[in-house]
Amino acid sequence: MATKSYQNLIGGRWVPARSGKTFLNVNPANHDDVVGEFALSGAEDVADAVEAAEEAYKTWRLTPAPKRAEILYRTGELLTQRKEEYARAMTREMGKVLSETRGDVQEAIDTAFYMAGEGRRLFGQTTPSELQNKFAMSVRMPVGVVGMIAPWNFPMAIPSWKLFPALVCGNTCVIKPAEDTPLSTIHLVETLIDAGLPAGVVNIVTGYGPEAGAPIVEHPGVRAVSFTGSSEVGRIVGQNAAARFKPCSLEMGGKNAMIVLADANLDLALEGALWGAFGTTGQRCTATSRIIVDKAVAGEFTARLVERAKSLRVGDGLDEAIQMGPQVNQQQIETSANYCAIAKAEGAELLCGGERLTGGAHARGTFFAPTVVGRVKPGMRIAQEEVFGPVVSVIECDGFDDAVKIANGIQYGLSTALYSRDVNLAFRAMRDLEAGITYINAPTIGAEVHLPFGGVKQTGNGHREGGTGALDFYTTWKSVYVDYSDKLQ
Ligand code: TXE
Repeated sequence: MATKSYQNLIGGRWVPARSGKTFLNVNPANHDDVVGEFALSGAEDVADAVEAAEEAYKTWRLTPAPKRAEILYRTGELLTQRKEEYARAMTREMGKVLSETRGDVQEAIDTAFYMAGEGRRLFGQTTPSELQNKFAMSVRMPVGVVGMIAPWNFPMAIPSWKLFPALVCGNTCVIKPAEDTPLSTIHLVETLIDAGLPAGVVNIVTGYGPEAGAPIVEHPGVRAVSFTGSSEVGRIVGQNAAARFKPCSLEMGGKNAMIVLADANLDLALEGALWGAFGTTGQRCTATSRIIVDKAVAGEFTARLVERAKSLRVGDGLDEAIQMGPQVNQQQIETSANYCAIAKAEGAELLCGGERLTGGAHARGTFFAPTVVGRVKPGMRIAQEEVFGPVVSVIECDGFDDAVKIANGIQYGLSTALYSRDVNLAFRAMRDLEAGITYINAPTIGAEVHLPFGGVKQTGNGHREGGTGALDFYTTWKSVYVDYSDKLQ
């Protein structure tokens, strides 16, 4: 079958990169199935995209917000019709199983409907003035052209978290999807166009980070930057944006803890641990990567976890019977293998997994065995650094206070979970765990679009996606005074 070619979207036209160069994407489950050929963009393509976005901004900012919202609403309806098609394409492009890619598309649908609602709100404030016959208010204004740089692990949900609030607020956008997953962003934006989005309001440049991502941050026409990805790249993006005084939202890694206390419902905690650690093949910023379990139940819990991890069906995510797909690429699988080696060298014990799966149906894909690491101490690198693969550490603790101390003893602060039947401890956990998200008796994963999403400490720089927090990033406040006294006061 001929390889399908996809191009950049600039000013409403699908165009090749100016260099004419392209790159190929393959299905990580087998590497024979070529997902597509994409434009390998550079700074000149970004400049074209920004120019188109600046032009479109002149009219988009004046389009009434409820009209902008109608396009989002239609996008939600169209995505609902296309959900299965896009979910299958996403499984081919990044590997996660169909039930999860359906969830990824659903997240974009939910965000479309939620942000469509904001088109009839976008509330400002009226305030009293110090003077008579003077009216004071503050209103939300769009920022202008917003640059967006996305990761591969939620290839439709994360772009929708960025695009939809930006659009309803009246901004225009230049988005660079991750090089592993450009197709899902193209599908998302195609749907916006079919729903009536005018030319140039969203522009896509595909390609690699230093060549196509960095110029977005550096371009003077880009007024704000929204980034999700690794802490390493986030630091570069954040510094480049700061050097240009640009607002920049950074959403980065996690090392998320699930605490299991002695009184927990262990069956529930076990399901939560499996789903949290191995969902999306562990490649979530909210993945459960540390299970901090009370020593009174650690033996039983760990034995059952290992048994269940060993029995997970790993394979091609397009097969409905499969529970865990491949890792997205070779680099990710090497990272998982390296961390297993580091953990062993530090004195931890690989209780199951720890290696790449290479035989039979796994021969051509980047599959890693579900891995449970035991005898982990809080200071070990395996307990401190993000793996972003199906590798979970079990750390024993001595009661609630010890568990919270261990949970907080990392540089990240994204998601946390507590399993306990003690309501007092549940409320203390909500208060004391240093994280943007705390679940009680539920795993560390599973954001809802109307709630703020983001972390503390080195997970991010304080902005939130989802909820009304997203509107704060994509608008700027303007204070407006109207003096209706018609005289000097
Ligand atoms: O992320 P990168 P990758 C973490 C996770 C994973 C690691 C690597 O730990 O192992 O990141 O994944 C673009 N200027 N997360 O390689 O490299 C890049 O093209 C501007 C956590 O995918 O950070 C892509 O579009 N942009 C995360 C985006 O940045 C640059 C989800 C992210 O790429 C750039 C994914 C540059 N100099 C990975 N270099 C989460 N928190 O969910 C790269 N990019």
